[in-house]
Amino acid sequence: MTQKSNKRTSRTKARFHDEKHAVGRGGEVHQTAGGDVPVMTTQQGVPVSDDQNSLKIGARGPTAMEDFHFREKLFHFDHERIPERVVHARGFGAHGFFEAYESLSDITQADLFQRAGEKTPAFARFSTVAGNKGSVDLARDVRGFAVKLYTKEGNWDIVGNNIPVFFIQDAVKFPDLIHAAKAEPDRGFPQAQTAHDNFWDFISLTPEAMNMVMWIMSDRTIPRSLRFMEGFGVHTFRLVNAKGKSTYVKFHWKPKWGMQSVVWNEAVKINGADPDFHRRDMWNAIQEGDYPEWELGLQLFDDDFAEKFEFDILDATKIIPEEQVPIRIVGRLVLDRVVDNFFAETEQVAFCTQNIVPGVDFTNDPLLQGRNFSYLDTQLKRLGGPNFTHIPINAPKCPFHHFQQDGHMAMHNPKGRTNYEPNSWGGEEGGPREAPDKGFVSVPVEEAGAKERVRSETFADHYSQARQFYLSQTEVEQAHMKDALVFELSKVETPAIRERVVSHLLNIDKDLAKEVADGLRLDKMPKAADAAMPTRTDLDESPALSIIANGPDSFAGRTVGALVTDGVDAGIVKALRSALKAEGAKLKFVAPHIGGVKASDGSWIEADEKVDGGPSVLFDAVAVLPSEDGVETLLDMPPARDFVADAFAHGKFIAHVEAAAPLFEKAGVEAGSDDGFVALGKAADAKAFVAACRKLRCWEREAG
Ligand code: HDE
Repeated sequence: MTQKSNKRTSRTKARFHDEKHAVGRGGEVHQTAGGDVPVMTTQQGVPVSDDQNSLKIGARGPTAMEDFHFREKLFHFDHERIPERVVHARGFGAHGFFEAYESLSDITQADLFQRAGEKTPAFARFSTVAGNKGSVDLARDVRGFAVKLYTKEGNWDIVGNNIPVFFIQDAVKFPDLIHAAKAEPDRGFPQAQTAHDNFWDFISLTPEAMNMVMWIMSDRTIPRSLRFMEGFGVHTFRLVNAKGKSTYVKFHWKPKWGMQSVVWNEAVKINGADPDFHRRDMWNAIQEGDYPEWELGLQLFDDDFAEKFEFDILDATKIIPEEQVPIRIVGRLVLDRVVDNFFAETEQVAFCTQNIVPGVDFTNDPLLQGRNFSYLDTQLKRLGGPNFTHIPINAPKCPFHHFQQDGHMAMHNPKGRTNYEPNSWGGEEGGPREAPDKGFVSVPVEEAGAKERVRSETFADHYSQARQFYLSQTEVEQAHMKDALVFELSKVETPAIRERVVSHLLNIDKDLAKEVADGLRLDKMPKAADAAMPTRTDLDESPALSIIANGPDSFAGRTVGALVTDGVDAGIVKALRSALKAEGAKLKFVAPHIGGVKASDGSWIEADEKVDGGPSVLFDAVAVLPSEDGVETLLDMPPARDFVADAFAHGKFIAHVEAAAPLFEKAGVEAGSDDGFVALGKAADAKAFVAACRKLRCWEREAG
């Protein structure tokens, strides 16, 4: 028995003890065939001789408790997870910089805005709100848009969203909102979806949410790429100049690549085909040098404007239309570096709305005031102690000195005997001193009033801006909103909740309410919800609120998926490739086999995707380029038929060769039936196709 076991032991060792696992002392580097590799050690730096087998009493005997390497390794593994964020758990971050276009010293003393051309390091994290960490990217959801600016006078976090308004007016309602939106507590589902009873029950009892409801039912909640969405600081903040003069401000991030969203049916399919669609898109864009970029815009206004504006500037359920207060572009945010380690950076980054710098200040928006408590508090839970600013991603990049000390995982500890002030130790030994001339000073706003739990009457209009948003959309977008409402409410099992939502829609737009009621087949129209204030019908439409009406008029940053087979016309591929390159767009090949296809001139084209793994939902436009023989192969492949049928259904521009005709026919698509089709015969046609793609989608197809 003993002999047998020993044999087995030595065999196992022989298998794993190759050169790479050669034993050596900690910190040493070993020469192997594969080059220099560091010696594996425990966390204490003790060299590890065998990482394949735990220490046993006899080869088939029990494991010895004294195996400190085993225990340390398992102990560490058991504690790898930190609590995911309660909201915004699924996110993706990247590094970059903010560059100021001009000095804003007349408006703010914030250091990053003082000198034109000055670059400030930045880290941005984009997220969905409702889903858990492992949920899908294309959930219908608000996107978080959080930016940490490592300025020379401290870290400034603009923790915003891709929608400029919010569901609620007072932070005390946030836990209810999020409980209602996330999985229902008894069954633990649905995941990353608002299409369920609890969410719509809460919403239908919360009229202040109606403006936000219009926004979340719009295409804003299904962006095509994180690069193609706007960002907003949401609340009104203050900018403060060196003389102490305060100006109100709303922050806007405007995407350089223009806004774009997908359609709902496409989003559903993307989630199956590539649940990481957004993070992959951003990762690839940065790696390929197509850096995501946004311009920072400021809406600046004073007390006079605040007085005469129709709504309260402290109410986060309202926007200030760009047409009323124009946006001043003052700089740009460029993301040019992916993280080295997802956990260390994206997971551990701790945004706090309270992180502001001299030159920026808060207002009394009750949502913002509540957030200033919640974010710091949440970091304690997530990161495990008060020293989370010692983690490199959270540490300021400017010098910092204070007497805060000790606590879990303290990394920066004061030297010397002084850890308090005032102290009488002079010079360096005395430690840091406050700086009345340049330290942060709050705007000395006078506050007075009775201490009571109230909601200001100036917050009472819940429907007027919802109506304004809806009416500011194009017809296509309005149809999407109606469909989204019908979809979501059709997943609601309780008829009374569906009706209650429709009763609010009646206060927003009667036609919308009727269409949704018809879409749900309500047998009778409910009466309009009681409104604290009647809906205003005198607000001008705000054309800036539409995505489609403000398209980029460029196909840059987008991708064409070309369905190819053996014998694909090499001349057409070349023309397409160069036309797309000139536009700043990409061409990807989808083929029957991942190995690729042989083109008409004998050259080999590597495939990016096999047809089952590369459905057209992953691309912005498609080119259907089989050869006459090749199309026969595609006819028998359901994913090839879906490729064409979905591209058509989702309003995509479709370039095609004559040989593709049988595939269109089999997919039930009439090639050439609208302006979204471009036949590729000669090289110039490729340019015409790319020019057509600048509209991004052929919306006429949907309207017709
Ligand atoms: Fe948040 N929110 N939030 N939120 N929020 C969090 O903080 C909270 C709100 C936003 O990428 C949490 O670090 C309250 C509005 C983003 O790490 C938590 C209220 C806006 C992120 C929290 C709000 C946001 C968060 C969870 C009601 C847009 C992700 C983890 C007053 C302006 C940041 C964390 C990242 C995250 C609380 C409302 C944006 C629990 C109490 C409005 C982008 O502290």
